[in-house]
Amino acid sequence: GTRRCVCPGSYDPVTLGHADVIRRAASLYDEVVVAVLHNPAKRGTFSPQERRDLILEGCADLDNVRVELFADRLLVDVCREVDATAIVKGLRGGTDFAYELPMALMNRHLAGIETVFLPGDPSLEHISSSLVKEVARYGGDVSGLVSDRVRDALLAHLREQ
Ligand code: COD
Repeated sequence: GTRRCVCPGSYDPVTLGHADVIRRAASLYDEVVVAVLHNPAKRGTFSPQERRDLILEGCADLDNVRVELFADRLLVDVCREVDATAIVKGLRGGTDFAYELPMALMNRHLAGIETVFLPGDPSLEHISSSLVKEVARYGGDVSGLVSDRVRDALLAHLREQ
């Protein structure tokens, strides 16, 4: 059968760190579903549709990747719905691991689904959506952290405020 994984996240907005994990997941699985989910701990900047469009633009060359939006849903229910055999996540060192481990164990408890962790590329380890937004907000250069398209979207967003 088709081996399908889910790459979940807030993707607010997608960074080059996310894109690297999605790309590597696409080389390991037949199909990747990038699931844009709501993280209750975070206030959103971009709309779900904007997040999806920016992810799609970054992986337009990958024909086994699709992006789907899910609101107010458990990740395990998303996995059941798309018939995924694994959750794939990137790890940026010890802090990410401490945050991700309980979620991985909870998702296994709830649905028996395994989480596969890919070590983050060391050259992209400092990149997070929240830091990128902070750098952009105070006028810093976010080239090399996000795609040109995401950088432009961030600047447009800041001008609107
Ligand atoms: N290098 C490597 N990996 C990276 C990098 C980088 N530079 N940047 C981000 N990543 C990885 C993160 O480690 C994460 O695994 C993934 O990319 C997504 O990151 P974010 O920040 O966009 O997403 P989060 O952490 O806000 O996503 C949290 C979820 C939305 C997945 C979580 O809240 C969730 O599952 N929500 C659904 C409700 C649910 O099921 N709750 C119970 C969970 S047990």
